[in-house]
Amino acid sequence: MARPPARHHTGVSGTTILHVDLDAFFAAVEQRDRPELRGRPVIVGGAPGSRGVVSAASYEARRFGVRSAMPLRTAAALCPDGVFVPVNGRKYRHASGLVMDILRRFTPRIEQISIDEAFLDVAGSEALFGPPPTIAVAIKEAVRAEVGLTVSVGVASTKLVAKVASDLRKPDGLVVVPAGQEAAFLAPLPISRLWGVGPQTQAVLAELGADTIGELAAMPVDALVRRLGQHGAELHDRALGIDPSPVSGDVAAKSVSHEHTFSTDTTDQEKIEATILALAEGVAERLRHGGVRASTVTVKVRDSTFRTVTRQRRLAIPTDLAEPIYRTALELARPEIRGRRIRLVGVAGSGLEEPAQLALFAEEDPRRRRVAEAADSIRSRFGRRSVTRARLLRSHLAAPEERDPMQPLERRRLGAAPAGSASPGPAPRDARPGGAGGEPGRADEASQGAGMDEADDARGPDDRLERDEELEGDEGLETDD
Ligand code: DCP
Ligand code: MG
Repeated sequence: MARPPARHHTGVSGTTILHVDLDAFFAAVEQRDRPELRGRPVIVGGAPGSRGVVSAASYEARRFGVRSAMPLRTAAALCPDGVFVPVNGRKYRHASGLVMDILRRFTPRIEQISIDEAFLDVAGSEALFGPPPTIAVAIKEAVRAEVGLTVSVGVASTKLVAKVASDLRKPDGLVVVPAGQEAAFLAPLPISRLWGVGPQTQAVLAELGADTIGELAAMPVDALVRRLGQHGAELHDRALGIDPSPVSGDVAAKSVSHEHTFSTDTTDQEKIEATILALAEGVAERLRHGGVRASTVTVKVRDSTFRTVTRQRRLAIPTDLAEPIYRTALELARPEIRGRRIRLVGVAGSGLEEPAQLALFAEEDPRRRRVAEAADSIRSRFGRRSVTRARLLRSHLAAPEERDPMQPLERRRLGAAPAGSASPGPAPRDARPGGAGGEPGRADEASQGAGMDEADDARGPDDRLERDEELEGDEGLETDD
């Protein structure tokens, strides 16, 4: 599979993949919660005489040879003074959730691969949080301070190398493998450290004369393919640190949502719809920053009686642009808004996909993308309000269905205006009715309407859009009263 587009890999170092793994996870949670167990050999799994196996062993217990998956009886024989503790899954899931929430602060590009480990791609996070090793340190500190646990982190250019690196200096380790050093880093390590090398493959490789990863890398690919087929060629790549798999996965289970509570409940349809536009723009902006597109749009509408409804729809083409999100949200919200005093509206994009998965879909109009990207850069230079306000203003100039600057609908409204009259540049305003010399009466109305809600504005543009960070699935928009 191809790596994601270059914009996710613009890190100066090129080593933007982190593998984060909690140390002796279940045992560490028990030691955290029971200080008398700290420094002692803790074995999580059940009573020493019982029939089960060891789930986790503290590093103190490992000195006696105790390991995960070992029968508890064996563990008891190896470590008679061990403290045997039953498994408390609920507690570990809770701790795991807290850690994953911390990781998500640093990037939306996170792939959790088990209860205690995840890959992150922090390309694109560097402007905010610093280079990847700095992010790794920040993660370690946050997990220690907020969850009371230690993690080991590997930083590298590929998932494969990052995972090997995180394991190398456990517990509480941090290993950074600079770009270009992957093969040299792996070379002295035993072959068993590589993904996909079980005892059988290991035996075959030993027979061929390779015990270390470096020895495997030095072997002719042909010889490996003769013995192991295509798998042999893959292993040879891995031995060199080559791993094209991108960080992906549970990004699809997340959503990006914004919601807004009006300072006073309102029946003003225009104000509500303008708010939905602002929310859609916020969602689209965050999707673009995260390098993902949403395949489902959800709206939430809460009225003055706290009745809350959510409606969602799958898009024909996943998007990270405000227009399709807005149009869909509006269609979904309208029947829920009419005749009600509205307290809150929310817009979410979910079913997040990476552009790499989307190659089969037709691209949207590249002009729209340029407009959106120009808007992003203006926002980052002059603040959110500059663009949102201008667009809100325009949004009052035509009926909502006709706000799409690329739609021929506009021409129909304008009558004689030829197709070429639409401005090619990032100024969709010119393509709209009510633009230069359009409908002056409506423009007045627009400048009033653009005030949205003055009381809200007083709180500043960023307060106005209350931000939910990535929510699990669509939970964030479930009816919650
Ligand atoms: N686990 C389990 N049974 C296994 C392996 C693991 O129940 N056979 C559980 C207990 C571990 C947790 O999963 O605490 C995470 O597994 P790891 O392999 O990451 O092991 P630890 O976190 O315990 O130790 P390490 O410090 O080596 O990561
Ligand atoms: Mg672990």
